[in-house]
Amino acid sequence: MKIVKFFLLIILGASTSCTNNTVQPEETAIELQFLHNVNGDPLELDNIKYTNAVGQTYSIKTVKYFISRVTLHRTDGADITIPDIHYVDIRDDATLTYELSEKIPYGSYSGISFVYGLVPEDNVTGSLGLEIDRLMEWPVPMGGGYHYMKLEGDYNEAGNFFNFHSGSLDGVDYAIHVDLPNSAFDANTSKLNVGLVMEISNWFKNPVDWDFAYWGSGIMGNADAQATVQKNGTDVFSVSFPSSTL
Ligand SMILES: [Cu+2]
Repeated sequence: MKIVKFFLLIILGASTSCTNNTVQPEETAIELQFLHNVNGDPLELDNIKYTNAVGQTYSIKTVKYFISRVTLHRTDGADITIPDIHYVDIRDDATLTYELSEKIPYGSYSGISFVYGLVPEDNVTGSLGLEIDRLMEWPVPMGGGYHYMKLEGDYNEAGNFFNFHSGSLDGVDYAIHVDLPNSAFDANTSKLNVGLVMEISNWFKNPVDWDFAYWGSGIMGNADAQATVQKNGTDVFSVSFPSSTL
């Protein structure tokens, strides 16, 4: 009997120490937070208070878009691409934070990149569910798939609207591959918060000063406009690392 107890103790002791020694995988969860500024200050919706590079005043009333293929670039050269597609609507708080579906290993990272919009293989009519279809579908006669973005507002006066909509037109891909400047970080905590800041005024300049009157209220069928939006969009995003939690 004593011997049995002795062995039981050993077994219990072994299993306890086993539990204590379980090494937590050294991985970091990444939570994205989506922020929207105009000229460096938080966007104030529905107010014709902003001025573009050609002197037109404008408001913003809709900001909807997709972020996909977030890629974390390791300094050792290995890239980790997360296959998620995330939909953001500035008027829906639940969409303004998003935790990537996969964690990344601890280590040193040289930067973050992502796709603004959808790459062709992700951009398939009907593939994102009925609700997203209703909100973001791109007309099949224009090539199908989804809008990358709906940015809408008025310019000069109320009711004088512009629909700054982008997407793949007639099978031509205009998704924006964004390399975030100054986005190097070390993954050494259980969670890292990453702020993605959209500077909305940058959609309307560099390299092309956007003239609402010239382009008109709708640009979806205009390949030149889609190519211009793509070019202007490369410097729209910046990153901030607000805090990380152990
Ligand atoms: Cu549209």
